Amino acid sequence: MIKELRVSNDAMDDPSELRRRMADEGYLFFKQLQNPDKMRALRQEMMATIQRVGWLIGDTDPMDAIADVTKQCTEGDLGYSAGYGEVYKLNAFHRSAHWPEVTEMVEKIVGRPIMPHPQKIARIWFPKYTEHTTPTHQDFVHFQGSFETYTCWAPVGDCPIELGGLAVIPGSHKVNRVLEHHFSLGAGSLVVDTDEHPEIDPVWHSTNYEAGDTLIFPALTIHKALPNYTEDKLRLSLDNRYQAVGDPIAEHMLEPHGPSGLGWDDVYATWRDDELKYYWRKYDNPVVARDWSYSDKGFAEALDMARGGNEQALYRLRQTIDNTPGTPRAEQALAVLAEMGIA
Ligand SMILES: O=C(O)CCC(=O)C(=O)O
Ligand SMILES: [Fe+2]
Repeated sequence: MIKELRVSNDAMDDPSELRRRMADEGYLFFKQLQNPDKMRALRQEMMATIQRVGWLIGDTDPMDAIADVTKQCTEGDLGYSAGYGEVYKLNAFHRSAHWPEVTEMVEKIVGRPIMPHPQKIARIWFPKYTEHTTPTHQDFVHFQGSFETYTCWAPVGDCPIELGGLAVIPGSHKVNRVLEHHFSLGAGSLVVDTDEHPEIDPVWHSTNYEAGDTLIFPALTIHKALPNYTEDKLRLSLDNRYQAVGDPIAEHMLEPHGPSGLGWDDVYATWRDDELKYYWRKYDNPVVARDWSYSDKGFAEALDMARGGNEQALYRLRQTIDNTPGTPRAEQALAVLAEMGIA
């Protein structure tokens, strides 16, 4: 049973009430915080690109997001990078993370000047590919740096429950620590098993999102995506992160999102305006090294689970071998497959 998110539009102009609700519930949800027409224009541009790379049926309206399900792929798959990279190069996609309706809201919540993280993320989720749905997690294991980093999740267009929007466990941030994460398929590859944490009551909240709706939550709030159960629709959404200017930021958040396979010069190659290029260099955030321990532990679990015949872990090993050949992880994955006689 999914419960409805609490709508906080009534408190939009009351920073102390916003902070109170954030401290209490670990999220804030706003109907149409972002202009729905602007969001639909962004959808047009991103979906047209997604159609051009072959992931939507050719003779359909890109706004309808009718997926070519024979092209199913996801983050970490070899076939995902090239298509995602094309979307990642769109100036309009990066610019959307700087829309004032979002940055001003985050600033009210944080109470200090904020900056959008350089690393923006678009999620492009194929239908009926539910094994790869983003698992239950806390974002800190991924972006690190500061607990006071906020994710703004917004669908690019309407996102009814069956299309697989984001869900949160209200109050779950009150665990006040980074929980043990384990290997999983899906974005981020790491999952929290709420059964291991009896203090967390796993009551999930989500909604039938409409264009412009925005969910904001800090680094420790437990969340996941719902599966995309539609017959043939692609889910498209944004994950943008924000933090106070002057707080530490982890080094990898200064880079383009990994699955794009791009460096900034590639991203910027066709941009006609320079305003957002390397914009973060004007801020003085201490940069801290990436902590690989979460990801290393997840991969070590995948190796063990694969040895035990776990299909999802085997999928991850094959994906690692295909997508990052020659890396230590690919070598470890090959060794496990060889041990099992299936290399
Ligand atoms: O949209 C998704 O599937 C995952 C979003 C998410 O958990 C995040 O980026 O923090
Ligand atoms: Fe997340």
